[in-house]
This record gives sequence, structure tokens and C-alpha cells, in this order.
Amino acid sequence: MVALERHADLPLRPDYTLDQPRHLYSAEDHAVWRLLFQRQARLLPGRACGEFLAGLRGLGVAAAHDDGGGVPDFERLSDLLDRATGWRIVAVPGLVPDEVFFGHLAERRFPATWWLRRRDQIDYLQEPDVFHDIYGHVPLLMNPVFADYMQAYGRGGLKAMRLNALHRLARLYWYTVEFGLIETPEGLRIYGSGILSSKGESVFCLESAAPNRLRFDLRRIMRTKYRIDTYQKTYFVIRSFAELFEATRPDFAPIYAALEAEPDLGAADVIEGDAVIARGTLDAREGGWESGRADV
Ligand code: HBI
Ligand code: FE
Repeated sequence: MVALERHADLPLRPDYTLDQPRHLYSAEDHAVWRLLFQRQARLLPGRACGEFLAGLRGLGVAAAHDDGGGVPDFERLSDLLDRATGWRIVAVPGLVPDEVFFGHLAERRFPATWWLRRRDQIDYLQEPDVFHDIYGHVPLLMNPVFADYMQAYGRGGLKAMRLNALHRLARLYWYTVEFGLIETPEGLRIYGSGILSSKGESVFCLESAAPNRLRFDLRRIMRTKYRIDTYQKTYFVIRSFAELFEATRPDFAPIYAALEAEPDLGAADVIEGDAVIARGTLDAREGGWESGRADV
């Protein structure tokens, strides 16, 4: 944990938030942000979904002159977001405990890691940093339907914890919010923030023959393990954010109970009943999957 250790002395409130310590960003941090930003700005038109690109424009994160073209000011973004959908951004030191994370989402507060990766980590970081959290997650919170989905996820998380089914909801979050694809008349587009904040995966998820692309299926996703250290082996494709929100409207308690009788699926599995959009070659070198680490 890079800056978490370096700045472990920053005092936190009981809900794990702090005021964004803007004075701690160096000129180098701002330069790294601009580089990350410019790389994605070149890649994402034609790859990211229209809702994301519209959100980015609405936040002014897209204009190089905003925030001096560096790490954005959370308060400025929060005021714009609040006006659009009633969400705000709160600064946190990194991953926070599940119940804290869900508690914020349920109150329409998005916990964003305040610190930025170093230049030598520019292409890959396992934990969320400010680029992933702000650039990847916040633009879609400008969209009213997606904004409601995220709040529902927070409420559902608190409930899933009580039902010992957090792993099932975490899989849903992973394969939608973090790594989801959406079908549009122009073709598949990205809405998952883990992809949108990654130069390599932004291209891989759409253009590589290696991964499976399957139609979104709530119960199927809740059975599917995932990899956190490589590109995904399977992407699930929604038709619209309305479809996603509707599919997640029912009470999950009976679904969790029914799934107890069904085996978990590996990240690469394709099973009978899957609506296959593209079956992957699962070429291990292409996906960076040869490291042999187990799915979780
Ligand atoms: N904390 N800051 C932060 N960001 C996350 O995405 C996050 C978290 N804590 C818990 C968590 N995610 C996950 O365990 C849940 O989404 C399942
Ligand atoms: Fe994330």
C-alpha cells in the first residue's frame, strides 16, 4: 500500500474519510495524472459507452485546464455531481472495510482513494488509486440510472453481509461496475471502471479474441469466480443500464439461498444456458493468465 503507509499519520474520521490533502500532491503527481488522462482520452472515444463520455464532459475532468490539468479537486467535482444526481465524493486512504464502503454508497457518497500511483506503476496497480476511483467510477455517477444502481448496491451490500452472501454481491460488482461491457447500436462499449482506468484492458476487452463475452445473467454472475491480478477471462454484456437496474431490483435473499445448491464456476467457464456473444480462445499469453494464480 503505497501512500497509505507513507501517510498513515493522516487523521481519519470514524467513517474513514478525510479532507482531500491537496497540498500533498507533487508536481510529479499532477504530471502522472495528466499522462494517465491523456492516454485514456486517446483510447476511449469509440470504446467507452456514451454515458461515461458524457459524464466526463459534464464533470469538466475532460478539459485539460480544469484543476490545472492535474488531480481533480473532489469538492469541485462533488458540487457538479450533487447537482446532477445527488452524489458526493469523499476522500479515503484506500480500501475501507466493507460495511464502511457500503454505508457510504447507501448514502450516495462515493469513497475515492486520494493518492495517485507512481510513474513506475503507471500501467498496473492492484489496489484502487485516485485515477481509478475518480476517472473510472465518478463519470457514470452523473447518469441517473447508474447512480441509483450504485446506491442499491450499497444497501444490498449491508444486507448481503447479514446473509453471509457478500461474495455473491462482490461478484456482481466485479462483473458489472468494475468490468462490465454494454451493447450499443454501434457495437460493444465499456462501462466498467476497472477497464476504463486501464490502458491495456481498454483495448483487450473489446479487441482480443482471448476472453469470453457472455450476455449478462444475474445468477450466473453470482456463481462466477474472478481474477484480480490479470485481464478478465470473461466479460458480461448488458443491454442497458435500465436492464441492469431492473435485474437487481428483486430481493436477493431467495436467490442467495437457491445458489447454495449450485457449484461455483471458474472465471473462464462457458456452460450450457450461457448466451454466448463471443467464445474466447482463452490464449493464456494474450490474457497474461499463465501465472497460475487461482480465481477467487
Ligand atoms: N473500499 N475504497 C474502497 N473501494 C472499493 O471499491 C471497495 C472498498 N471496500 C470494500 C470493497 N470495495 C469490496 O469489498 C466490495 O465492493 C465487495
Ligand atoms: Fe473500482
